[in-house]
Amino acid sequence: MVNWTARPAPPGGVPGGGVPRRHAGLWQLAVSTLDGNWEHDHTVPSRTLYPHQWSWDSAFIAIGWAHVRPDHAWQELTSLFRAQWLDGRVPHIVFNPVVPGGAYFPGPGFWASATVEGTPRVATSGLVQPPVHALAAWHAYRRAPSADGRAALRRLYPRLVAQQHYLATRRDVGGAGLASIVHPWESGLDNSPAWDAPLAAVPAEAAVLRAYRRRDTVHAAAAHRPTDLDYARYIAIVTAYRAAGYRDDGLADRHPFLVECPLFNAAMGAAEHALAEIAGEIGADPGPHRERAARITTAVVDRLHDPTTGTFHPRDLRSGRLTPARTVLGLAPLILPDLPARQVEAVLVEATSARFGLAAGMERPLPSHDRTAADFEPLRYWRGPSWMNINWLVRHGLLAHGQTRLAAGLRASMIGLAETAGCHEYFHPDTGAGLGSPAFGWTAALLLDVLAE
Ligand code: 2M8
Repeated sequence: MVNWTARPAPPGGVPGGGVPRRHAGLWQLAVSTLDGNWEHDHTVPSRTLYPHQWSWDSAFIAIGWAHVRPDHAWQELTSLFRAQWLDGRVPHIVFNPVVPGGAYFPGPGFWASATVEGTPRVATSGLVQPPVHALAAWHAYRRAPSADGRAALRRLYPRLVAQQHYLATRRDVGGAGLASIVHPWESGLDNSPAWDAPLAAVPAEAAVLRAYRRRDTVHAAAAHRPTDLDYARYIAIVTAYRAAGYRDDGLADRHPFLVECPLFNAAMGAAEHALAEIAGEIGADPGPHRERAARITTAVVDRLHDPTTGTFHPRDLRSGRLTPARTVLGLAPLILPDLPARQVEAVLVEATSARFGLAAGMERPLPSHDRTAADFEPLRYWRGPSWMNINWLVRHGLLAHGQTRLAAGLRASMIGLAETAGCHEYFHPDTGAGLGSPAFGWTAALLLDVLAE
């Protein structure tokens, strides 16, 4: 049984009883950031860079809303799952029809979801993101238990189950019980060095981009974002998937990017644990979820753990090999409460090494990539900077394995980061300077969550 902490939501944006007075300003900043990004039935990650609804952002954001406006938490998840495709996939972007098509690239016209059967009325992308939604729904509920919350869980449950079913069946390209991602965007860690090896095999030239205009570099420094060559490959991979109507049959024979990601699959396993809890709460049978969770954990260990490095690595299905980079993705399986002790130990060795610097007293949170690596880039997006959502996940993994001192160290460093730079999208891993969007949804939401504990 997972020991998630329960805490009733404090009313109307006022810090709860457990939040010390010295954090009242931070709490208000987080609430006003979320309020500023709220958009009728969802929260945009950022008004400038990401003016639509993103899948795993909404999950993290719902956890934050549960502390201050629980109805928003349920609306957030409900609006996202309203855009679920008939095959069960939850699209990684749900486009807001009132936002001009050119505000984000690639926009709704590029994805052309309306031309595909079984898609919702609203325009969406055709990719997915890490399935952290069941976990988020359960966390949100435990923080604000209510009859309305239970009714929302009841409505969400079959959709969450369908999301898992899609991933466990159509995306099990390797046939070993894990889901494959078909694009780096599906990992959520878009330009992580973890994808360098599989991406290098994707034919694309920066010239591909001439037909399009990137919008991200209008709002953020180009040196802090993926490169043009990265984008050319991102576009080439979507184009291949789109040309096949976003179908998943035959992916092994035709698709240029197929990877089993440790974070994505750990999220899929953690989702089954959360679904077991949700099932228990709404009178459904938790048994099948527990069984599936155990199978996923076994497959994550068998397929993605490298006893030589001690950490987890993505498996590239094209080459059959584990990708060599030691990124923060390798620590993510800690969120599996049934991860065997041997792997927990090995991951803790990795996390507490100079590569990531986890400690009971740590100045800055975990970086997204190995600090000692030659390709560590402290300013460039997922190639070094610290991100609140990954730190939040690892912290919960630490708690699930009884590592309370390390979890406390991580929590203090996360709060310190927000004290230094506010609710930025990501942060310089050494100085803590804010990078990317200055008013970012999941940073605000997860800040509320750690402040409330
Ligand atoms: C980033 O990804 C999008 C593409 O999905 C982008 O760069 O335009 C990532 O950080 C991703 O994890 C996140 O969900 C998204 C919105 O915050 O932005």
